[in-house]
Amino acid sequence: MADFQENENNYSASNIQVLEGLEAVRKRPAMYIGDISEKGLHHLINETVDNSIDEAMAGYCKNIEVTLNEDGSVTVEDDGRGIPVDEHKKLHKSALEVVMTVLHAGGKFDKGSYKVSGGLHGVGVSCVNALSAHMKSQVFRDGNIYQQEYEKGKPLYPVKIIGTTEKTGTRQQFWPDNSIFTTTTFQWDIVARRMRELAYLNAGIKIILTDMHPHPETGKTRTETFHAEDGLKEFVRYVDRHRQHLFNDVIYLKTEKQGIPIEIAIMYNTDYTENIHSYVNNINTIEGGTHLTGFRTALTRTLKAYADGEPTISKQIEKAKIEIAGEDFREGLTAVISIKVAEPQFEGQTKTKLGNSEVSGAVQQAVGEALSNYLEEHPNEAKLICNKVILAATARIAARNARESVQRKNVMSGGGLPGKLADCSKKDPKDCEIFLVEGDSAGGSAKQGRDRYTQAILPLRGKILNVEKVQRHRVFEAESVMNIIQSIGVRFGVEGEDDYEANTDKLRYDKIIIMTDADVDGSHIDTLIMTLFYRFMPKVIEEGHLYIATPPLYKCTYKKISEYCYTEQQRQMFIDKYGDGTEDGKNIHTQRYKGLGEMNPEQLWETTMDPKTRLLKQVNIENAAEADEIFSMLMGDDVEPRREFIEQNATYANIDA
Ligand code: 0RA
Repeated sequence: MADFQENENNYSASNIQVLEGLEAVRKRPAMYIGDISEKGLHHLINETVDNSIDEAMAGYCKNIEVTLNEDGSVTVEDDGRGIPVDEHKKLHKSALEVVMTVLHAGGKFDKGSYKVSGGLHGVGVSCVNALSAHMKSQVFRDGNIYQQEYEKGKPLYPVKIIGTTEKTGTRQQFWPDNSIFTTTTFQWDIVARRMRELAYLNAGIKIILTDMHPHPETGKTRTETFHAEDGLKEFVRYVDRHRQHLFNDVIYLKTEKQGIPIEIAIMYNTDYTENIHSYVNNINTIEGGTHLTGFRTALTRTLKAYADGEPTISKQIEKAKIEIAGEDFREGLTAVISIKVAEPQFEGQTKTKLGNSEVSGAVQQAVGEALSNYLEEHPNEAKLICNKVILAATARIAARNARESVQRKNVMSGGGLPGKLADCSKKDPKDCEIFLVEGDSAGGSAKQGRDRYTQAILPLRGKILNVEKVQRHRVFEAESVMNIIQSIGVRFGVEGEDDYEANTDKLRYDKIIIMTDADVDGSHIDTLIMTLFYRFMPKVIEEGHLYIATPPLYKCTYKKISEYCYTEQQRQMFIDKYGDGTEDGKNIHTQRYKGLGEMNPEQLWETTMDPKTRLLKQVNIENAAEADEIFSMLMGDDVEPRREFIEQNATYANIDA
């Protein structure tokens, strides 16, 4: 029987605590689920599914059904043991009610499983309940169907038996509260993406996702089953599906070291970037941490030791006169790492960096053993990897020499600011900002409209390189990239640091603002520039210097009243306020801005550049990682998924204001 660790509270006292707990969640929902936008909304599904995944990881559940119902509710049903329903002696209520109404009560049942403390996940299904206008729990256990319903987290009646059944499991249905969330519409793509990820991360589990909303044209509902018998082996193939591979094998290990379950899958491709996706307790650790450090160390050491021990390869390295660095071993590497940690410590800006120091050694040991075995047993593949590493090192060293000569020339020509930069006159970086502006014509307006004292303008022209598809050093050969680097004052190859990690000590501006058209192309350019910073200058993002400007979509005018509208919603609000009641407010004049170039300098200042009135979106590591992932997904040889994506994501839905 479940052991409730309650203190001596009597029933009524504990009930008051419950209500206070629910009230706290409803008062400050963002503290529990991140935010109250689309992202927070989808968190309700993740939180509910996580409980079923826990039951599956404990070995008691195989199937999870997630249904987006036509009435806007979501149902999550599993075939586990069912949440216990027996009555707690002191609280005089069912265990189910405790799980559903007491904050963090869920975790008390199953000690020893891999739960996540703090951070975004692991707040418990009681939070979902608190943030739902209505919720219905059903438990299939001991031949009975137990049920309880709630409103805004408060039980409507004690747990009751409503029928009999042969099956076991738990069924949760919730109707998100529209007085809490800015939207209560679930998106197939967002849900599917997480369900796919969970299926890959937990081999053998079947997750069936259904959207009951009929398709507007075909009238059909949609179902997809996510299921990977081979877990991460299949995940890494999926992630890398658009790339060409050095060889077809997945290098794979699944083991346990020092009590830490570790699963890793690796592929080598012919591209030039490193793509490592790491997870702790099913959470994507985008900021990395000790597990990633352990992985990288083992990779470098093992491959180095192998190369040193192979006469043909070590001779090749000697002849090329190169020194191989860690990053050379990771060029064209795609890996997925998933580990489980009993008491994870999450750190960093977005609480997705693993801090547990004991993990690094465990992962290092596991990867070292598995990889050296693989290399010994697969001499042909080992040779292909080594050749790729030698090429990477050669290119990197050639690039460093070229870069150093450019830097020397810059210093000799005094400062080396690009000719295209219109700098600001103030020198103290903390008060200065730079706009990276798409196109020369918008650049011209920006130069005229700006505050010359504190705002610098750098017009960008020409193609911005896709970081994925070119050797790393080629990125530095692109004029637009060099202009950005020289203008903002980041330095590469600073003594003792990675060749490709920017040093921000001499940054010349506090804010670096990307300013592009509010259309598909503009959004594509934002993504490219974000990716460039993410890959080569992550410190700029981590230190909070990177922003995206938001130009308005419309200027709406009624008689002498004019307003800039940055969203469709704002335009609708203007029409509602001043319109004469005709369909689209015929008495209102709407000017649509297609590009920055259509605004004169004063308008550009007023709408997009004036610090007093503009709307800036700060880029954080999470947004940037998303942009990067979009890119590695998009830039395969398939053109179609890419176009489709760009069309669907013409707005910056994922960037917080
Ligand atoms: C703890 C103990 C037991 C079941 C669960 C948790 C459980 C929780 C959830 C949440 C969603 N689905 C779930 N399935 C199971 C059962 C303990 C026992 O039967 O002895």
